Amino acid sequence: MKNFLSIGLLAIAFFFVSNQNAAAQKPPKKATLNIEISGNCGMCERRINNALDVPGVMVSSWDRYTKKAEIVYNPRKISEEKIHELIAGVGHDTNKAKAKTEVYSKLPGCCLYRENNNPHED
Ligand SMILES: [Cu+2]
Repeated sequence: MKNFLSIGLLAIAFFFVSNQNAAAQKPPKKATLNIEISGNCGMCERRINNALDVPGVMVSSWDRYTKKAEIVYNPRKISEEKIHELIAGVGHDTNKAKAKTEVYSKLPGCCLYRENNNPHED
C-alpha cells in the first residue's frame, strides 16, 4: 500500500514536470522577423508580398530603399526557414536564402538586383 502511494505521487510529480516542459517549449503565437531581402522596385515589393500571402504570415512590409523587411508571423504555423524559402522561391535573395539562378533570371529586367548577372556563375 505504501509502495502504491509513492508510485502514485511520483506519477503526479512527473505529470506536473512534463506539463511544465510542454508549456515552455510551445512557441508564441506571434513573432516579428527582421530580415533583408534583395530587390529594386514596386514590382519586387508586390512579388515579395504575394509570396508571403500564406497562412501564418500576418504582416509583411519590405522597404525597397533599405532592403529591410519586417514580417509578423505565427511560429506555430510557419517557420522562419519557410519564410526565407518562400521569398527565395520567387527570385529574391534574403540574408539566409539564395534564389535559384533559373528563377532569378526570369525576373523582369527592372527587378534584376545582382551586380554580376553572369548566368555561368552561381
Ligand atoms: Cu522589381
